[in-house]
Amino acid sequence: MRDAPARVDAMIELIQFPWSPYCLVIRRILEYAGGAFRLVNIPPGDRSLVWRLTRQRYYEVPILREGRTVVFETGEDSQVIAKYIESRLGLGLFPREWEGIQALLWRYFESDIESAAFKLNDAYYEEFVPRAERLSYLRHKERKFGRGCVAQWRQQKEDLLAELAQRLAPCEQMLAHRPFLLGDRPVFADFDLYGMLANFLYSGHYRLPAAHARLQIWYALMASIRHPGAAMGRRRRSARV
Ligand SMILES: N[C@@H](CCC(=O)N[C@@H](CS)C(=O)NCC(=O)O)C(=O)O
Repeated sequence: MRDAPARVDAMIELIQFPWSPYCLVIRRILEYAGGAFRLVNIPPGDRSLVWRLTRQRYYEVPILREGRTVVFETGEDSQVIAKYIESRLGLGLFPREWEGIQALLWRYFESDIESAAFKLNDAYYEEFVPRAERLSYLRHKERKFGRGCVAQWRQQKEDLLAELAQRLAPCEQMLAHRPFLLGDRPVFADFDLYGMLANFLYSGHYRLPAAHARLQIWYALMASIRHPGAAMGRRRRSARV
């Protein structure tokens, strides 16, 4: 959903948590585009900025602001933010020939891949969630996934890693014939998978499965690739909490 027309000169702001898989997707797309944007990190336990900007219609992250325009998701897999960026910057993220296929892929990535990835990362939440936020972070997780869930994820680490590797096997197969999931250029599905895996790797305790050599090459490419039309040297980021 979005409000009000964009002011042409306004800088895009991404309101986020740095480790969130969905935020990592959007951040990477903005980096890929090469224009200036600003990161605004909010405390996970205080959604008041998101609530205010969306006029009490949304409390999740990410959301995007560009001038008076505020963009946020309307459903589980609406991809409103990525489509808004596409409409503004024309990055070729949603080619018509892959409509439907991409939706299947992002549903798989945001369920089967994400559910293993975030548990493995959250097992180390004390290392990346600011001290003052840890209690509310743990409480939020335990209310959503059950008491003791984070401790369980820690114990189940090896099983979760094996599950993740197995669920990534189709991606490895897709990359046998092309550099990106669907062709010679990255599309939204590539960025979406990238975000889920960047969340998995966020704590610094893991590596991508050794068995998936092509996925490792793809990931390194996805972490640094710029759109051919990206404005070189114009990219600037700043963060505030
Ligand atoms: N479908 C949404 C999901 C966003 C989402 O689940 N964000 C999480 C953070 S990773 C969140 O804010 N959850 C609500 C909460 O923690 O209260 C999207 O693609 O952006």
